[in-house]
Amino acid sequence: MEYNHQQIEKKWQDKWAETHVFDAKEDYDKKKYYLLVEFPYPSGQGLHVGHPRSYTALDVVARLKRMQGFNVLFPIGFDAFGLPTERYAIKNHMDPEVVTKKNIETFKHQLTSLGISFSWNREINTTEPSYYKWTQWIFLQMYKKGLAYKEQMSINWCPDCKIGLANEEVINGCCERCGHTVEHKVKNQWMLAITKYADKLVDGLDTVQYIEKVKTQQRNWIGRSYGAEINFKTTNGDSVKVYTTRPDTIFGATYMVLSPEHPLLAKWDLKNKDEVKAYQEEARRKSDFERAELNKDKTGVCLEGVKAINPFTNKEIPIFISDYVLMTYGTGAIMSVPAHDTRDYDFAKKFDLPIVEVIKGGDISKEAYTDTAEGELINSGEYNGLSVAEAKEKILERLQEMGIGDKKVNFKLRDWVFSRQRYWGEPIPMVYCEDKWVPMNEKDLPLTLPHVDSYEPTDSGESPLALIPEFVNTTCPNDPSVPGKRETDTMPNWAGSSWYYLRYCDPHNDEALADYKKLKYWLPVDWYNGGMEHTTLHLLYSRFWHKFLYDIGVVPTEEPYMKRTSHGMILGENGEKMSKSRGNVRNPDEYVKEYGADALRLYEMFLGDYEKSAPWNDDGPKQLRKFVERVIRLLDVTVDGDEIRKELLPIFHITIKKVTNDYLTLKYNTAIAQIMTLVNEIYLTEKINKCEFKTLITLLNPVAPHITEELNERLGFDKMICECEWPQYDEDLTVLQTIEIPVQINGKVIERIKIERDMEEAKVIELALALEDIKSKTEGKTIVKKIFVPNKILNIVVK
Ligand code: ANZ
Repeated sequence: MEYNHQQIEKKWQDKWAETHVFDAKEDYDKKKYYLLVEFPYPSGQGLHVGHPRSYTALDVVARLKRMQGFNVLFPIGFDAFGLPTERYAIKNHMDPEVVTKKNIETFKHQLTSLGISFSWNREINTTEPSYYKWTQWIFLQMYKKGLAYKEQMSINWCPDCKIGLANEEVINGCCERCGHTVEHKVKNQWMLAITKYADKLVDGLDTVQYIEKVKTQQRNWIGRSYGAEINFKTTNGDSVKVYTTRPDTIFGATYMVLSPEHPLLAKWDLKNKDEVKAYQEEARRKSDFERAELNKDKTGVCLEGVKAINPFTNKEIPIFISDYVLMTYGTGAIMSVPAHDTRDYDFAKKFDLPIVEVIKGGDISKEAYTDTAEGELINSGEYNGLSVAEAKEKILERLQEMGIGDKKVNFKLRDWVFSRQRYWGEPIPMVYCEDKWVPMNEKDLPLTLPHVDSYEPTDSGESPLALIPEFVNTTCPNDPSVPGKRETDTMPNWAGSSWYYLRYCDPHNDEALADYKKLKYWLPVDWYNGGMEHTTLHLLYSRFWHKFLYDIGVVPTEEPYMKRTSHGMILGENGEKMSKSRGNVRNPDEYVKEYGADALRLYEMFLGDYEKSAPWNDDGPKQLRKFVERVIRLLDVTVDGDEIRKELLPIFHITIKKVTNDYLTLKYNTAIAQIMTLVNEIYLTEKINKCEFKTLITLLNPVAPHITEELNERLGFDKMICECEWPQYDEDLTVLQTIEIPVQINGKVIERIKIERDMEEAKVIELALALEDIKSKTEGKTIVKKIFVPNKILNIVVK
């Protein structure tokens, strides 16, 4: 058979589209399986070879699950709002909507050419008004429940993108998108109170099967910490509240540190006011990241004219300001225990402050002793001898009795800055009238983006929408006689993706974001694969929205996704990250054209451990095409037969078992290797019958769907493989019937013999003694002992 991959692949792609085999329907009696991949951002560059790795992997699962009888939902859509499109539109004087349409066409064409079995009947696009109507609707529900609020606050500001950023979008103090150093800017911003869901977001992680590193990253990001707030009296009659996770170390608190922004500083009459002011100025210019993470060399100023009193030692202790204490965490003030906290230790050394050890067992001459979980208290009065855990409890009790302290849970998580001063995003459906914000009426949604001539942000840092009077000027939603002004900020690019998996369940509904019964059938998503870079962004945001929607009765489950996995990145050939600037980005189209989508898919799944990063090899698709051709050549030796031949039963059943398990556990590379072994074994018999061929191509179908359908048709089968059943294996048959064991003489391996599994001792010995080498080495000698381990080894001891 001539392998014209372009023709064959097009033929099957057309057939799948015409027959709608992959369109998911609500077949309520059938068991469902919902597979999700992160929908792409339709950038101008099109797909790169990283996309097919994620998409093919879950496509393999989708195809397998369908053949196993599941009603599979495997949808796709486009997450199309956002800066890259807006920037491209500005540069090329085009309408972002037109740019988006064009890019989506390219993406669709590419995805189709890869043969991914998406349910195309459920395609969504977050920039369509019929979609973002519901994004706006969710915002309104959050507003009504007090979770969306507008606040004047200092935010992360990227001066290059002219845009506010959420904490999650600031990486090492720089803008996630352009790398520019992030500054602080005070702006009036819409915020979403994700912190109100902090507990639920942490606790929910115990109920899902995400890979462990995703759970850990989310837990760390949310940063739930159990501690206490304690009031320290000051010598000027005031008091300072500190947050500590270690009330047990209070006898070691030898000084106190306030954040330079602490509000009490303005109130107190300090002798060294000017020095304090100068330090505050200096701190203001640093980002939280510099202050918290990079802060190696400690700086600070000791306040003159006021001291704090340690409530347990009753000693007066100095109060400092230092930038390593952040105003945005806890109370913005700490009790410093230099003996047991590294930052405090460094600071105490620098300022020559007393270091008092209160937990036994360490050596504090060179560094703080922090590994104290199992320790015992010393230098702590009546608490000496208690364990850390006991002391925490006892000291907390005492603080409560004294009325100066209580338990407190803190989170690192901050509320989500939800305003962007840009054009290409969902308009926020709020109107300002008579000095207050009024939500739009739901019946008036969607609030659509108006067409504008220029998409450039304004110099004042406002959205271009602010320059359109027809958009801005409106009336109050509650009273059309009252004039109002619309919010001109738009939502961040994370908005549309925070609930898109819900829309797939019912993508054309205009009465609700999705019908409850359909949601109940499809949810939760059974398996979601996506990038690690989204763990504390999209993945966290969408869990938050979902939990909110659950609380207001819109969705039936507490969690959106049951399982979350992540693919390793595909690197350039030199092992570096693929990027435009390095010029090492590979476009899948070239390989599809030259070697075929099947060869590319096989290579993407074969190129290494799926969860690890792996370098791209330009020769790879070609090599895998050779394997495809080897399978095709089996056509030349095909004979009739409707059962697998006896001698091939074990290898077939071993392969079915391994491939089934491997496909479902991200071990695509070993599954393919096993199929290669099977093909080799078949070639050793110099022929293949139709039943064997059908089984082989069924196993290969999820990875190489086009050529296997073609072979299936050539073998004379009417039904497409994708509509057939997945082969079953018989566990007994997976055990090899013929095995090889070594035969030793006096402990030295002389020969290996093939025996039947579980062959009895006498028979094995008879066979062994008939072997030439064994015969010659035992002749004329006395056999003193025969040691036989069934199925393992035979050792003959001679003298
Ligand atoms: C005394 C102490 C003794 C502390 C000790 C630690 C170890 P997590 O776990 O992250 O919640 N802290 C509190 N507020 C802070 C702020 N605004 N800026 C910088 N540091 C702050 O950490 C809580 C601990 O971090 C608190 O417990 C406090 O130091 C410090 F052996 O208090 B600890």
